[in-house]
Amino acid sequence: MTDTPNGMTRRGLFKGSAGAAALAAVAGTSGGLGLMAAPRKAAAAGAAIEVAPGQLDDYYGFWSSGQSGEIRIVGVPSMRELMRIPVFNRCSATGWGSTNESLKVLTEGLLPETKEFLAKRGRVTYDNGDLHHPHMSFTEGTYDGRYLFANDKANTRVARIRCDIMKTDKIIEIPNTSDIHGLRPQKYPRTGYVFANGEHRIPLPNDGSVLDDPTQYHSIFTAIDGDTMEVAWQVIVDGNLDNCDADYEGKWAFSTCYNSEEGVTLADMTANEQDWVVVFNIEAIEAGVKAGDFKEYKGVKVLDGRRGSKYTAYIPISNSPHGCNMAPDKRHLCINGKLSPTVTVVDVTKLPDVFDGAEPRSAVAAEPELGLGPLHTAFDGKGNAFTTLFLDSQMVKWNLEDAVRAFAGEDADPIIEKIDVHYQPGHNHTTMGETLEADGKWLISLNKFSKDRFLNVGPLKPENDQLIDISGDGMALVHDGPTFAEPHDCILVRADVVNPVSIYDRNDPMWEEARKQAEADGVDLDWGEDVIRDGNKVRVYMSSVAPAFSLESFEVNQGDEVTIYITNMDEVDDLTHGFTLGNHGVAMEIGPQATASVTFTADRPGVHWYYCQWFCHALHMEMRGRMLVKPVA
Ligand code: RUQ
Ligand code: CUA
Repeated sequence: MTDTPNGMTRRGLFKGSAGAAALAAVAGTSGGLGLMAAPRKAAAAGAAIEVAPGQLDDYYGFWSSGQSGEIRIVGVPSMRELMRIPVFNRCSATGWGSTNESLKVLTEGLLPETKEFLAKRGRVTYDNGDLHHPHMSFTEGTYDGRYLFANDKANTRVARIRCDIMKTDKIIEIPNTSDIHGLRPQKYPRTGYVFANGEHRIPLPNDGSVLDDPTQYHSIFTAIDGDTMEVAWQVIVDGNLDNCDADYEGKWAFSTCYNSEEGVTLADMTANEQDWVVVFNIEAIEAGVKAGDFKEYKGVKVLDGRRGSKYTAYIPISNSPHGCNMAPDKRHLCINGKLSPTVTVVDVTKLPDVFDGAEPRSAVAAEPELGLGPLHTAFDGKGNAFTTLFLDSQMVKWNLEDAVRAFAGEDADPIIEKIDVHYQPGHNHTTMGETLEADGKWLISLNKFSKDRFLNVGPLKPENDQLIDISGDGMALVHDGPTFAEPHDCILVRADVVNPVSIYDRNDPMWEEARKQAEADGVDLDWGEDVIRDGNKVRVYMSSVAPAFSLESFEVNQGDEVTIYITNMDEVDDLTHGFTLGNHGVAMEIGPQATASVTFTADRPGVHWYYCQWFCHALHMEMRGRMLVKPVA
C-alpha cells in the first residue's frame, strides 16, 4: 500500500462512506482525480508486435468512439485502424447524415415528440451521439457475425450495424427513459434481446408535471428485439442502471447500480456504503408480459421491477459498482467495485435460491481486493480474469477459482500479476473474451489519459489503447495506440467469424426507396440516365463507371427540389466512386454495385460542377459533370 501525504493509506481512502469525499479531496490536491497515481515504468517490455505489410490480422477489433459517435474497425494485433463506420455522427466522406438512405436510418426510429422538437429547429435528426458499447450478436454463447449493436448515451438511442456491409441499418430511440449507457446482447440461445440501461433517472412520464422531486424519478431497463429493432418490454427498477451483461443460459440479465441513494447530486449518489447489482429474471418477466402484468407507456409494456417484485433481485455490492462482466465459465459474474477496491463475484447457479427467498448476498462466491478503482474485467477462458484499476493505472491478472477459495477461508492468493498501463484504464477486452470461445491471446487496455506517451498535440491529448500479450503466463505490454475521442469499449472478434462482402448485392434493401421511385418513374435504376420533372421536384438518375458519370450535365430551374440517384455499375473490388456537388454541401459514397441518393434545393443560378471524390482511376480528376441552374426571372 502507498501512503498519501496525509498519512492515510490510499486503499483505506476508498473504503466506506468517506470514499467520495476522499476522492474529491485527493483530486483537489493532485490536479485531478484521474492522475493521482504517479506514473511508473512499464513492468514487462514485450517484443514489438509486427504484422508484416500485406499480412492480415487475426482479429477484428470493433472500437467505440464515445462522443465521436462512430464505430472503428481496428486490426488486432497490428492495431491498424481499418475503417470507420458512421453511426450517430455525420460523415463528410461517405455522406452519412445527408444521403436519403442514411437519413432514413437516422430519422425513422425517432419518437414523434423528438421529430417535432427537431423540426422546430429546422433539423430532422440529432447531429451527435455518445457511443460507448459495441457488441456483436450471439448464437449459443458466441459471436455469430450478423450484427453489431451500440448505445447512444447522449440521445437515448440504440443502433444496429450490419456486419455484411459494415453499415448502420437501424437506429431506434428508447422511450420512457433517459441516456442509454450499458448495452449487451443476449448470449443464449441467440440475440434475441438486446438489453439497454437507462442510466439517468427521470420522471415517468417526463412531461413537466414532476420536476424537483427525485423520489418520483425512475431508471428503466429495456429489452429490444434484435431482429425487429422494436422494444419488447421495459422494467422499472429502484436506483439507477450503469453497465449490464447477460448469462450463458438465457436466464438472467444483470445491471450495476451506483445510485441506490436515488440522489441527484454527487454527494447524494455516493452516500451509501453499498449499492447493488440488479438481476432480471427473463423467464418471470416474459410470463409477466404474457399475463398482462404491465402498464403501457408510449406503446411499450412496462413492468414494475422495484424491490419486492418477482422479476428482479437486488444483491448488495460495495459502494458504486461499475463494470458488469460474465465469465465464460458460465458461472461467475464479476461486478467491479469502482470506489471499492474489490470485485464481487456472483455465482449465477445460486440465483434461483435468491429468487426463492434466500439472502441475496448468499449468491456471492468471492470478493477479492485487487487495487484502487476496479472498473472492468475481461477473461482468458482459462479461469483467469483481468481487471482494470483506474486509480492505480494498472491491469491486474487474477484467478477466479483462487478468489472463490480465498473467500471460503482457504489459504489462496488470487492475484497473479499486476502491470502498469498508461494511464487510467477504463474498459479492457480480451480476444473473444465475452464469449464461450475466449482464447486468451490478447488483451486491450483502453486508457483515458496518454499524457507523456506521445508528441504533444496541444491541450487536447489522444487516449492510449494498449495491447497486451496474455498468451503466456504473464502479461506483456507490446503496443501503444493513440486514439481520438473516446474509445470507451471494444470487442475482439476472431477474423473467421466476420465475413463482409466486397461488392454490394444490387437487391440490397438499403436503397429500397430509390428502387421503388425508379420503378414509378419508369427508369432503369442500374443503367438509366434520366431527368424526371414532377412539378418543382426533379429526379436525376445516372450511373457511374470509372472514370465517368453517365450524365455529363443536366439542367434544373432555380428553386427546384432536386434528388440525384447514382448507381455505381463497376463490379470491381475496392472501386468506390463518390459524388460531390460543389458549393451545395453535398457529398456521398457510392460503393461497387450500390445506389445512393441525395436531395437538395437548387437555389444558386449558374454552373455547378459535380465530381467523384474517391480516387478511382487515372482519369479520376476528369470524372465530373455540370449542373446548370437556370435563374427564375
Ligand atoms: S462504462 S463510462 Cu463502458 Cu466504463 Cu461507459
Ligand atoms: Cu470515380 Cu473518382
